[in-house]
Order: sequence, then C-alpha cells, then structure tokens
Amino acid sequence: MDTKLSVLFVPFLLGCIHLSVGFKEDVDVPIQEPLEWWQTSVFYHLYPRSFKDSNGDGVGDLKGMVEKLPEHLHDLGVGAVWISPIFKSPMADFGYDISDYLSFEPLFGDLKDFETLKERLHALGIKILLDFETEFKETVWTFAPERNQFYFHHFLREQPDLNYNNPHTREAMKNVLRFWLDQGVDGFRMDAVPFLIEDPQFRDDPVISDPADPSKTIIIKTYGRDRPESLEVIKEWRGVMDQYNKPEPKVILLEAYASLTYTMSENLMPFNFFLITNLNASSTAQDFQDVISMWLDNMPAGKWPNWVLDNHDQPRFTSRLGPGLVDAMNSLLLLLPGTAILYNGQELGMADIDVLWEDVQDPFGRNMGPALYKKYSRDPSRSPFQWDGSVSAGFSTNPKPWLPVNPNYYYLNLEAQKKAEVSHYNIVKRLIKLRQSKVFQLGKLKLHVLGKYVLGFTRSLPGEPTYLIIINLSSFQEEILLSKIIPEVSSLHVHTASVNSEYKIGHTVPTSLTFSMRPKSSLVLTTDKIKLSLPLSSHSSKTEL
Ligand SMILES: *[C@@H]1O[C@H](CO)[C@@H](O)[C@H](O)[C@H]1NC(C)=O
Ligand SMILES: *[C@@H]1O[C@H](CO)[C@@H](O)[C@H](O)[C@H]1NC(C)=O
Ligand SMILES: [Ca+2]
Repeated sequence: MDTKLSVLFVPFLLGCIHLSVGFKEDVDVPIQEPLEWWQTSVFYHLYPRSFKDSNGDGVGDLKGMVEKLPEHLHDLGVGAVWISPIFKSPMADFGYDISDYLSFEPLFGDLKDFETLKERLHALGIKILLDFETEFKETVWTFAPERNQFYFHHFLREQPDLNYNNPHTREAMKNVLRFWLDQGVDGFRMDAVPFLIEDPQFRDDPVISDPADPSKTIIIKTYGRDRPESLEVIKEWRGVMDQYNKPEPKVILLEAYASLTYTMSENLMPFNFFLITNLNASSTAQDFQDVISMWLDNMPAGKWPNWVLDNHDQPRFTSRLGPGLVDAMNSLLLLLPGTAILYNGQELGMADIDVLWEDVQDPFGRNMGPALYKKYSRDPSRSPFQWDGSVSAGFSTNPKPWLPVNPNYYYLNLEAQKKAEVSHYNIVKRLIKLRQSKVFQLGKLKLHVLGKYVLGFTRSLPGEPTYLIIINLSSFQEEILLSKIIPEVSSLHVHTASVNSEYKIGHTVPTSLTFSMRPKSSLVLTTDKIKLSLPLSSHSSKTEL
C-alpha cells in the first residue's frame, strides 16, 4: 500500500460570480458563488460488499442498498454517495479488477437494481457516483501464452494496464463514461490516475529491499507515474462530462498517488488524504494545525478544499488516532471549510475488526503470509455495517458473512444510536445540518493551538454568529482561557458536545475564566443563542452511546 494517497477532485463549474471571501484569515481567496451541490454536500463513500446483504449469501448487494441506502442517507443529511466498484469482475481484487465496464457483477445485482437505487436516491435529492477504474489494473510484465506476448500491469497480474497511448482505448473508455452518464449517474470516482500513461521507453523502475521485511524486495514506481500526459487524458474525460452538465454539473473524484505539485496543477483539485497519512495518536495540536494548513496554503486560488478521515484502504481513524476521538474527529471533518467525505460506518464510530489468518479475504493481506498480513490486509476497515443488535448486526441473515462483524455490534449499532439522546450518529446528523449555514460554507477559518494537545478553530463571517470548535487530544493537565480567542463576548454557548463531554447542548461557558475539558472530548461553541438553555450543573444521565 502506498501511503502517499491523495485524490483529485475535478469540479465542473458553470457561470459563477466571484466573491472575495478567503478561508484563511490572512488570505483573500475568491470563492465562486453560488456554491454548487458538490461543494455543499457531504459525500458518503460506500463499500458495497459490506453495506447490506439482501439474499443471505453473506455479501452486500444492490438490492440491499435499495432497501437501506436512500432512507439512511436522507436521515443523515448526506447529499451524494459514491459506490466502490460493482462492475463485472473476476474478483481478484474485490471488484477493482474489472472485466466489463458496462454491466454489474451478478453477485451485486443487475442494471435494473441499479436503476431502482438511482431513482430512489434522486427522488430524495441524493446524487450517485460510480467508481470508474482507469486500469484493468507490482510493476511487472506477465506472459500471456494465448497471445505469445508479455503484458504490463502496475498492480495485480489480473489487472493488465490499458494502453492510453492508443486512441481506440481512449475512445472506448470515453464511451464507458457516456454509457453511465446516459444512465443518469452524477459523476465518477477514478482510481490510480498517475499510472494512466506508461513510460514510452518502458524503463525498469528501481528495486530496493523492503524495509519491513529484508527478505523481500519492492519496486519504486518511478517512470510510469505522474506523467504529464496522464493529465491530458483526464482533460479529455472532463470534456465528455461537460456535455452532460445540464441541469446540474457532474463531478469526478480522482484518486491519485501523487505529490501536491502534480495534483494541484491544471484544473484538478486533489482529494485530500493528509488527515489520514500525516496524523497519528501522538500528534500534537501544532501537528494538526500544520496538516490542515499544509492543504489550505498549497491550494491554488479559487479551488475548493475537501477532507477525508477514513476509506476502504486504510485502518479506521478510531484505530489510528484513538477510539475516544470519534466525535472530535467527525466535528473536525464536518466543520472545516470545504467538502467532507464520510466512509460508511464512520457516522457510528465503527472500529476496525481483528481478522484471523484463516479468515483473511484481502489479497494484499493474503499475499503477505501469516506473519505479515496484519500490516497489509485492508479487511479490518471493511467489516459489515452495524445496523442493529440482531444476527450479523442486521447486515445479513447469514450468521457467517464474508468478513466477521465487529463484536461490539450488540451495543454499537445504528438502531441503538438513533434511539439514544446522545450518540455519535446524532452528533454527525446535527453537524451536517449545522454545516449548511453560511458561516460554515463561506466563513473564514482560524486555527488555534490552545495547548500542546488542545486544538481550536473558529469559523466566522460578518453578520453571522461565530463558532469555536475545541478538541482535547490529550491526557495532560492544561487549562484554557477563551477570552484570548474571542474577546468580544463574555460567554459562549454549547451547540454540540461530544458523547464523552461533561458539557451538554445549551450549556454556557464563560470566556473570562479558565476551564477544562475531559480527555478526548470536543465542543462546538457559538456566540449564537441556543434555544435549549441549561445551567452547567444539570448533567443529563440519559442513555449515551
Ligand atoms: C505522528 O505524527 C507526527 C506528525 O503529526 C509526527 O511528527 C510523528 O513522528 C508521528 N509519530 C509516529 C510514531 O509516527
Ligand atoms: C484534556 O484532558 C486532560 C485529561 O483529563 C486534562 O488533564 C486536561 O486539563 C484537558 N485539557 C483541557 C484544556 O481541558
Ligand atoms: Ca448478497
């Protein structure tokens, strides 16, 4: 797995007015108004094998999505979903090895099921994006006896590279886009973009010994990546999509294993994985500030930021940063300026599972053998969605789904969290609603290092209430004084508090006195009046999940 993940985000802009509002306090970067759907929506990344199984074979499918997805996303307030590959595939890499781009893998369902899903989502105003694999995807040549020739593949041997230097290949792939656009999809997520065009000289990439296991070697992909010609191919695809821009623009989410300078070029906005790759359980408030600033400071004028904490290739943030930070990290993701992408289960605070060697499914884990699979397998973050406390967490009637359900499902599940007065789910829902307000869409961001392990950030816009988000990352004794950040008011109101916080919605916090927060807790404070007003002492003792 390459850890330098980033994704490009290619928007399709219609005529826009320029408004001089910058996200960073000190820079005036024009933002184009009115904002478009892909800027104001929360995106939901769905891993299809693990969302909902309709027929008891233990694998999620399209009928299961029809049953659960529209209602779930509507309740949560999500505006768009992108579904990891469901195309016809030999399943050497669970759908990332595609054999037919124009039909679905029967395991998942058929075009009719997709049509029903799309219609139900669109009826609720929710956009749908498909995964568009740019390669039938270890830089090596494999001999194909049927052709008496070697073929080239960057990834598994089942994923031969397409030759994008061939105009027929390029046209065929454009026709794939047209086919799905005609079916009414609202956009695509594209994979492995820096590898589109191979080195014309087919030079050998350097081989070094694997630092993790000196008995193995790894290939440093050098010549066949980040080639400028790959950007040309993407521009052609954009051209195709531009013809479908009415009534609303289509988007492409582009995943690229590439450097900032490469992905920030041209008309592309890299999809931002720094919160995944550059933070860990010992990161300080200053580290958080640096990682957030690195993105915003490198973003060219007029571009739109985006934030990702989890995906199907990485351990969940509850493992990377610590299980106590569920609400804190979701608040960060949802209240920073720009588009937020939620990975299914993140809204519940789902955690990685432990997988025994005999149960390993991910080929990248299996290929590493019993000693190393835990380091490489992507199974832990792909466990079935936890719907309720019944058999297999309500994911399947099959008691043995393709991957084990997390054993915490009996209390950590959607049904229980919907009922609880305070829960991760209800907090995400409340924050998704909050981020629809102008101050979160257009307001300035100011980051504050309030203590070594206390991070704060404000969002403000003239004429709107100011919001201050505080996250206690630590277990160190530190006290903070809010008047240093917001001197103009004597008190702030709690808009949202994390499940593990001693504060509740409506509490008032004086800014002129020092105050403290529980470890790993977070608060969304505002200068606005919160309808429900409570004295600090009346802590609710209702069920909390
Ligand atoms: C954790 O991340 C910080 C930056 O956020 C870095 O300085 C530190 O070296 C990392 N620690 C580990 C153990 O990777
Ligand atoms: C963060 O939590 C730790 C552990 O309880 C506590 O000692 C510290 O004072 C808290 N920080 C703030 C700013 O409240
Ligand atoms: Ca199924």
